[in-house]
Amino acid sequence: MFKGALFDLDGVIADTAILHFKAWQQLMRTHFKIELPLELETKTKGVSRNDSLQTILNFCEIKVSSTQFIQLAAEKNTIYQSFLTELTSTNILPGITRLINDLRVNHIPLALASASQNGPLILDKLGLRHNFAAIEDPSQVKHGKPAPDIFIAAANSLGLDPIDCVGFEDSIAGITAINTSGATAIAIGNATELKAATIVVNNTDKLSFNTITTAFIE
Ligand code: B16
Ligand code: MG
Repeated sequence: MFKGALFDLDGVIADTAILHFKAWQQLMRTHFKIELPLELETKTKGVSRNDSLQTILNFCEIKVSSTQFIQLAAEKNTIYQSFLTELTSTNILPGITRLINDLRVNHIPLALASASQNGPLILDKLGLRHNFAAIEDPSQVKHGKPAPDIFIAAANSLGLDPIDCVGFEDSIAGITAINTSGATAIAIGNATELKAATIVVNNTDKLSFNTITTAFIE
């Protein structure tokens, strides 16, 4: 039986993943009159703010000064946070509240392993923060996803080895990070895209405690 549950946030707990991409689209439209294609959403999912901006600039073949880079990243966050003002518990993805309750009933501690520096703010708005025994600060880990650092740190904060944990993710970078950490990867999304996970469900509603227990044994 697994002993800890490590959660990604955007796209797993809340329907905020698309808001990140909408914020990037608005930023690039305003500054460079560029319409970002949807393929960049997959490439920036789970990836830190600065790494996402670098990916987007590389894709668009745009070079900026380091000062402008910092300004663009800050402006993206302002746009993103403006989208978060209306966030409430209604934005919790289907089945997640039930899953969290089941984990707690079974005495499985929860840790947040999100790349987002807005994680604590979002958990507060969703009314879920009290369920988490640990919330990792992504700015304090050396390497962002796809490196395993944040999942290792999250497991360790629970006093556990990642090998005894399951990790939930919706991004390719995040699944790579979980697998490298030694935890069991449970993916939510496209089965082909996320095939490196132990199991993939197409919707958070399918994340039952039994399914996760089976995945851990596999
Ligand atoms: P922020 P997750 C990630 O969150 C998002 O998937 C990714 O799109 C975003 O760039 C990253 O957080 C950083 O977010 O700008 O709020 O610090 O999926 O790891 O929960
Ligand atoms: Mg995510």
